[in-house]
Amino acid sequence: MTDYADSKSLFLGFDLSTQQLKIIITNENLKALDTYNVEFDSQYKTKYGIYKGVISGEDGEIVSPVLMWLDAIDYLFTQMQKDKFPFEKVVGISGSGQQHGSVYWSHDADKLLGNLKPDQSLSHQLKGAFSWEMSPNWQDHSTIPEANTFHNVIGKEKLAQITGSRAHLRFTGLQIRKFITRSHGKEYESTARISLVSSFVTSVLLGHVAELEQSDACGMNLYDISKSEYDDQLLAIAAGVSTSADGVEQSDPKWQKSIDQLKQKLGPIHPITYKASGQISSYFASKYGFTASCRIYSFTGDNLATILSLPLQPNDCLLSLGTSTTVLLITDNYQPSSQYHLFKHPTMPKHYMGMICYSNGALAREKARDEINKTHHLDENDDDKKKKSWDKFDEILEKSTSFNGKLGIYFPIGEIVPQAPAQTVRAVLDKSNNEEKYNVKPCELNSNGFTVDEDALAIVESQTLSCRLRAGPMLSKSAAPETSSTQNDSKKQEIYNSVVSKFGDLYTDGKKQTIESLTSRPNKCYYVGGASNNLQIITKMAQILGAVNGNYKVEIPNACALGGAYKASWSHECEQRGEFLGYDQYISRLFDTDSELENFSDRDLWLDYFDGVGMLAKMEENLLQND
Ligand code: XUL
Repeated sequence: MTDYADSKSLFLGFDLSTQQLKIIITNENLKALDTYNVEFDSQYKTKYGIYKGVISGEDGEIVSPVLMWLDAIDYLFTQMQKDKFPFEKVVGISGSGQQHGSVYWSHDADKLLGNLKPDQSLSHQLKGAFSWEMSPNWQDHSTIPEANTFHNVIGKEKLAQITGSRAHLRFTGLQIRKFITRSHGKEYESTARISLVSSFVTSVLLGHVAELEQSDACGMNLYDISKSEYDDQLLAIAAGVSTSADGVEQSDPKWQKSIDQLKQKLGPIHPITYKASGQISSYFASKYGFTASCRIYSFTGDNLATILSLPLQPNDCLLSLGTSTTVLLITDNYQPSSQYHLFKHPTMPKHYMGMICYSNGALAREKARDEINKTHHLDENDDDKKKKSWDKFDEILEKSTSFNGKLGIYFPIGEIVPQAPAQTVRAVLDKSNNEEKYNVKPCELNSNGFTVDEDALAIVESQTLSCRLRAGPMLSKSAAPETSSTQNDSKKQEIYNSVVSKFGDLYTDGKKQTIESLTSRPNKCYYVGGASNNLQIITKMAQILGAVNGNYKVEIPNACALGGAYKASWSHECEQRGEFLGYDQYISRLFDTDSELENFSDRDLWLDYFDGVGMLAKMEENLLQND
């Protein structure tokens, strides 16, 4: 059993995800002491009729039962109680929730939340607290008509400019429009407040409906990030009173009334703060033994909590290499695009978290690996492990020196960034033109010297160059510390001129690449997830991205929960001192990247890859699009 005797204060970090609820316990030294978790399917499959945590309906509807989440909270605290967990030592709680999901509270919610009896369960007592007992899950794709409306009325790029993202099927604003205009008009009438999953848990712990947390609120397509306020035009669409989509004129009193109503239900959103949302409700204090003074700090979205699990500084990138590839980065440069997301940073005022989500990651690489193994007859091996071995693939990567002018677009499934249907396109760079203008020549496999083996390098390079093309504009203004002579202005200009003379102007996702965006580099890069265990892959990625201050492979098994616990810990310390402490500095007390982690890439091929940057940009311009 975990020994808490040496810990003065404890912090809890929640992670309410699709398939489980997890709680991590840390102490005043940011040390993770224990975790508790409950898999929804193993406990609640029959009671709530779920599969993989959700209920799938018709037309792409995917929802989670809210009462199940309440059961899960009681369940974990009961488990902790059985283990004699010292609840009285907990001084602060925060955490994360899956992003974009919404919870619909009834007019009785606050009364019920504030009068819970410890001898009964949360789910039993809060049954009447919801106008709808379900929460749309981020995997829901039932809102295609709503996405079209948002884009038709506002425009894709403009919507991204205002809210940090184009319309996505899972985003709350679209879900709300569907709720009001198509699926649950009556329930909307009896809705007093709307929470996000993050603020839902905050509310339960507080004993009253909490405000939305500002960074997670950026995942709604309703909030104007630059102005830090709701956008009335967007609220009008969500409320079903848009002039062009719903025919309600602005002069019609219904227009303003509906906007105000929705604004009221969503509640105010305040800037990022370290200040507690309040103290734990008496239900938890009397039932489990928390002290009444235990502070509840606002919960945030799971991706936002992930960046809080590391001492990330401005311009740092975290690359999560799973089935999909997700790039998270910190910046003070608000450069939105319809191809990625920007959210407010949950603990650093004036900073943002950029998020690029690719659907083609590991699967595409594995497909290339399998083809290579087949060519070398390695697939004839009886041993499944050898069939799926990365040895040959890695050997090819290891032997590669500099950019060889062969790239590919490897999308076995439709891609999000850039938005395109499934396709495979290979190309070679033809430098033979006398005028020094390079030509990007599409080619088939086994033509122009493009062999199956070449796919190993080409796929890793192409995937990484795509990140570089898109991270560049976000990183640009907040350039990393100048440690390299190539960072000075005239050198940048020279590089830019050379790229443009070879390839012409470069556009990524419809935007022209500038000197700054093309020549910016990350400060540090952190690699996590499945493929980060393949050193050849991440070494090549690191060489291409060219982080100025190092590349690190990290393992953070409970990143979202840990980020939540660290947020509670940091907030508590800020409250004690009465001032904002730098979040990254606070976390680096525990985590000194320079001394604790090995910087795994000493070769810098960053400069070499400008031809790759130009080439991929040109290939993407000719990509089969689906709009
Ligand atoms: C992010 C998103 C998912 C969920 C997963 O936009 O939808 O990552 O947050 O829980």
